[in-house]
Amino acid sequence: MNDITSAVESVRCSREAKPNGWTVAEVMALYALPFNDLLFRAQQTHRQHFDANKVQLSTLLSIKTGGCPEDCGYCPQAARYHTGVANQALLQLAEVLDAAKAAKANGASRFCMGAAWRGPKQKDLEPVLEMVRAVRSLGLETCATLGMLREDQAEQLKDAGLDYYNHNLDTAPEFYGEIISTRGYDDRLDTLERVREAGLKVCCGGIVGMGETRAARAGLIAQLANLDPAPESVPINNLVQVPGTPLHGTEPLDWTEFVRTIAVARISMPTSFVRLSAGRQEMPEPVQALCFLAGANSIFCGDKLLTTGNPEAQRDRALFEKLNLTPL
Ligand code: SAM
Ligand code: DTB
Ligand code: SF4
Repeated sequence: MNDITSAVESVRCSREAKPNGWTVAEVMALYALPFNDLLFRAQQTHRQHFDANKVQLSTLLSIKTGGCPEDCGYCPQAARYHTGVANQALLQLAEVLDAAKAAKANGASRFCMGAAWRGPKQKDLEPVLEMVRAVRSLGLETCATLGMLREDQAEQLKDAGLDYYNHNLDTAPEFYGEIISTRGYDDRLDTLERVREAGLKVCCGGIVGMGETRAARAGLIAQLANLDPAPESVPINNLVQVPGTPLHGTEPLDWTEFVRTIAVARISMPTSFVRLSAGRQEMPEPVQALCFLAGANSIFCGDKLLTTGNPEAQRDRALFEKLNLTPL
């Protein structure tokens, strides 16, 4: 079986693809287009559904940092890797509110709270529900990423006013086992199903630049596009290599391949917000500009992602001015 056929098979095995859904072979065919043709097509798709000069801004806050029991090979917060990230217990409500007010003042429309958990315990969830209520009352959209959820936990978050839940598939099913062993692909799909069932909007994407093949990148995009409905928000992260994590030292992805991934996500998920996510600090401005041309219409703004750096607000403002982009 060649690479593409086996990737197609694994999409089918992992969950029944919906009829007329994207096959990995079709996504691979997009990747194989001449760069200019691919970007032109992505920009055409983009303009059918969005204002091409508007970009949605989300700000992240790590509300509970480090000491995570999981073994995600990319992650500086896994307790088992020695990355120098200091553990920090759940933040106080007032600290979260201050950060949310600052994010709003900086132009963010959505505030995303991240916790280094395998999943929340009930005693952890209650203070997070408070945070959701308080952040929402500031007039911000709310998003949380807390790991795996049980059905009742997704419902409690929905009742507290949570708008989005972020839970990434991270990569294609066939490459997943190389990166994470402490939870499976189906665990992730199950959490995503519970989030949908609870009536929350889904933020789901992945990471590229982890040493995966193009077929695995196509496999990730096909999985995301075949979620039914597709996620409202699709973060595409370029691996931030953190010393101490197993993936530190991986051959970086060529920038054209990152831009292609954005374009392919845009074409296969025409009405989703595609977020140019982690890795922007290391990305030259012309590459970011090409990502916007390829259909990215969302970013993380603010100096920090969860534990790693992100371009300063001033730098992003200057870039937006040069490209005549305005926040949504
Ligand atoms: N612990 C929760 C979980 O894993 O679901 C929520 C937080 S976790 C840090 C959220 C996402 O951040 C991961 O799924 C992964 O896609 C992304 N991420 C983590 N470390 C990263 C890195 N070094 N580079 C790029 N993305 C990363
Ligand atoms: C997502 O897809 N990327 C964000 C957010 N969802 C939670 C996280 C990026 C984390 C990058 C590494 C860090 O700062 O720790
Ligand atoms: Fe833990 Fe999430 Fe990091 Fe995995 S990505 S180690 S679950 S914080």
